[in-house]
Amino acid sequence: MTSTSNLQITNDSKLKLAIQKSGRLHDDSMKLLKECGIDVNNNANKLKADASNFPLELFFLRDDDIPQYVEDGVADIGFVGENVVYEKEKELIIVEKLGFGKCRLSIAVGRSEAYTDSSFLEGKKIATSYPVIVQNYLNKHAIKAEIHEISGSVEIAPGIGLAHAICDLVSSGSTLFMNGLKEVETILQSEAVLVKSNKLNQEQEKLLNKLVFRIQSVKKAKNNKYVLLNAPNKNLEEIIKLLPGMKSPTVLPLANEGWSSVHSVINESDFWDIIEQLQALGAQGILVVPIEKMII
Ligand code: PRT
Ligand code: ZN
Repeated sequence: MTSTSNLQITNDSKLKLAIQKSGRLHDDSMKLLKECGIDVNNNANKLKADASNFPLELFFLRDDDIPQYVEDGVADIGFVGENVVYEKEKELIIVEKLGFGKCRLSIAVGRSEAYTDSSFLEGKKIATSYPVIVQNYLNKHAIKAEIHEISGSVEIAPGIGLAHAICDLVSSGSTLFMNGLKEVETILQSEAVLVKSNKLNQEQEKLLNKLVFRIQSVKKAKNNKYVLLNAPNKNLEEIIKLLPGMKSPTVLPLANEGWSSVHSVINESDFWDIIEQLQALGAQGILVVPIEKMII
């Protein structure tokens, strides 16, 4: 029996987490666990692994199989793409977006096609590995089209005369471009999510809350930066207004008279905008430091 700070672990008070065995989500899934302070001895050839300092057991599976395993309760929770969750239509609950594996599921047609709107698809053949999501999209838009399900290399279907359009995952767009296709509709924005089964016991729900709390702290830290700068006292008030921080910024006098040191936290998305305004107000020696964890 292992023990963590305040938990006695039995089989029922352990969480079984399914992650992708290999592929685009594997490394980011393992990295996230590490950032959450969870140590796993990962041997890529194994089906299972235990965390040494958290009551967590890992299952390494194909991404497409994760929803089924979680619905069946073989795994209690999983890290998987939203695209797979919506395609499989299993009984799962999405608990938290994980901030990696970002992509979109899009419809694409030949570059020379005169596409104006989704009515183009009426009576056409669409090749995809996502027949459920595509059918739902067609139903929503009252379009009748034939779905041709294929499991890989969807992008070559129009070129070989198998379909008029495709629906596939896109991230940079270079696969579509290289195959003479253009993206015309985005059906779904997707990223990796944490899913849970609806059969967790109370102990497991508690553990899941602990894990989610850690994930949220890691995500917040990634979206924020710690800023230190020297501010001329004459503009201090305006500089402080730009840097609300978590409560309010820390302001310390500098040995150099007329100047203060200001420490605060700013959001990644406002970053450049704020830095430019700070410079305009005479801020100097601006240091920007990544934050490892952020607990508010
Ligand atoms: O073996 P297993 O079944 O587990 O893996 P897999 O081969 O089915 O999946 P994998 O590893 O390719 O992808 C796992 C998950 O990563 C997907 O379910 C998505 O949630 C996510 N993801 C993010 C992507 C992409 N980005 C992506 N670009 N999955 C696939 N692609 C492919 C896409 O299908 C197309 O072939 O990349 C190509 C397009 O990329 P761009 O950059 O050229 O646009
Ligand atoms: Zn797969």
